[in-house]
Amino acid sequence: MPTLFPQLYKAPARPALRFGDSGGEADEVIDYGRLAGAARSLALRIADARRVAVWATPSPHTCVGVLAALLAGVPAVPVNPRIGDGELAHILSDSTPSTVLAAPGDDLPEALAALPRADVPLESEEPGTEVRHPADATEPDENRPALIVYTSGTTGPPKGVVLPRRAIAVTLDDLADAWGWTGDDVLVHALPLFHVHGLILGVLGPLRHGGTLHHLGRFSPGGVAAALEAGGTMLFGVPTMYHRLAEVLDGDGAGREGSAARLASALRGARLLVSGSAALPRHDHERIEAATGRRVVERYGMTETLMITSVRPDGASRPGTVGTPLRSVDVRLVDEQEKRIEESDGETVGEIQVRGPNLFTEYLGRPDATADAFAGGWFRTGDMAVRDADGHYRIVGRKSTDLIKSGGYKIGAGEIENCLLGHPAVAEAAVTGEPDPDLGERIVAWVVPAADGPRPGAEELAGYVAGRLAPHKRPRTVRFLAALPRNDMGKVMKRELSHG
Ligand code: MLC
Ligand code: AMP
Repeated sequence: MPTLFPQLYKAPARPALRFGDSGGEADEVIDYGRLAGAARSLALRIADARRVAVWATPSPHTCVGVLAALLAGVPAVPVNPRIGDGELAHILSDSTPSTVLAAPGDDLPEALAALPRADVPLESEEPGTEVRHPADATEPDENRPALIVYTSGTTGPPKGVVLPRRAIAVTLDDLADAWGWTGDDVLVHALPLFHVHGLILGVLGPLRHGGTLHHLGRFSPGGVAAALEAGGTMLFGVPTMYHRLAEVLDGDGAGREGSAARLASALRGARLLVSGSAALPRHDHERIEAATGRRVVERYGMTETLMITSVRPDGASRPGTVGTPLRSVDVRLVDEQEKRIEESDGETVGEIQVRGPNLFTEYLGRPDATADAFAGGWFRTGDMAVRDADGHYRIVGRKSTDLIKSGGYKIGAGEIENCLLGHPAVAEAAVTGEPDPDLGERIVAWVVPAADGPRPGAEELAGYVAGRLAPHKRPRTVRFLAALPRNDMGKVMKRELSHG
């Protein structure tokens, strides 16, 4: 397979990365020459590492660190910089990185600081030498692991999804095919850099195609407007971000985030607005289209499969669908017996299963979980969908009520329940997702307080989970009960909780 980054050495003066939401000179801009030089220097230093953890702050250092690992052929494990101690301990013992990559001066939590550290440079460490494609560089085999991305499941702690180089190349090329994504595009986003959406699509995408990433540092509608005005051609976001844009577009003039008219004009100027990681509600689609005349394009994917389907920007408007399969991906719907559903009637619901070169290779160190995830070579997504007559898929739900999508993050209910049970004032806990206009789903904790001692406060429990797992896993609502509803088998009846 050809190199993962065929454009890296071609146009050294071209901007590769821009970080910041100043809309002007305060942004940090790194051209391809500087990026390649910095990444090559770091790649040489880490060449013997077995596996590296990357402290994945929203910064150019994360991009250089991950690129260096990919150039060196060393698998990289991106780590959420807001990760709590419990989750960090799990990821480190599970993935056993030999080195941590971080920006010079970044303060690391104790468990990471205990590892050998390689500071990530933003300049070549051999200044003056021209950085060219190294003649002797051998690209690692395409099936070698490139990234290990942690993702929550229905039960237990997060699993490490091992993504080979091939899957990354295939998914990015499939998206280029579907969207006409080229090196002329300037991609704007504010996504976290430790998941597939922000890191693989949002960083490696522009770098593979030779374009520019403009990362805002943090999301704000005003920052999006300024970045698009400054030349952004594409916007990536999770539905929560588009919901917040729609709220501004619906507003009546100049708020803190700038005027609705300015945002509408900036969005109109973009070539492509793409939403993914969760369903974008029809109401938000409609508000954005009404204000800007632009349709948001939805694509559907998963950490284990990378991208599966997308709406075609040049096709008919299909809000509510996630489009048709990407060119390298086989998609099927199956019934409860895992028999293929042939109907494309927009009504017969089945599970989406996926096959193709875009798939992960395994859950790290979990052969049983890996085997369970497949049905005869087809990956079971757990997403339930229907297929329309023209082949468009519409996602209608999920197989498990124990997976919650909040703000585009996947969160396992069991993980939060186990964490809450560690709190001394909690006797029993159950976690569910409830509809939320902003987050899609909101994490709700149902708690039976311990018999002795004071009832814990909702804020305290949220902080407890945020500190051990991650802030986005904290319950947004806590409801106290005398007992959890259980069936004859002793299993908590979650549907009863949500609807009771
Ligand atoms: C609040 N905070 C706390 C806290 N309470 N921190 C610690 N303890 C507590 N008790 C802080 C947070 O740290 C943060 O600080 C602020 O409050 C708000 O945090 P949040 O809840 O995370 O922010 P929110 O506004 O809800 O974020 C919305 C969002 C975010 C959209 C920006 O959810 C987001 O970035 N989502 C993207 C998820 C994503 O990329 N998913 C892709 C997965 S890949 P501060 O400093 O910020 O104020 C995938 C595959 C595919 O799904 O198909 O793409
Ligand atoms: P993750 O495991 O975090 O990668 O999340 C993958 C899940 O996100 C999928 O299984 C879907 O449930 C959901 N998802 C991603 N994109 C979309 C979309 N466009 N519409 C609906 N759900 C989506």
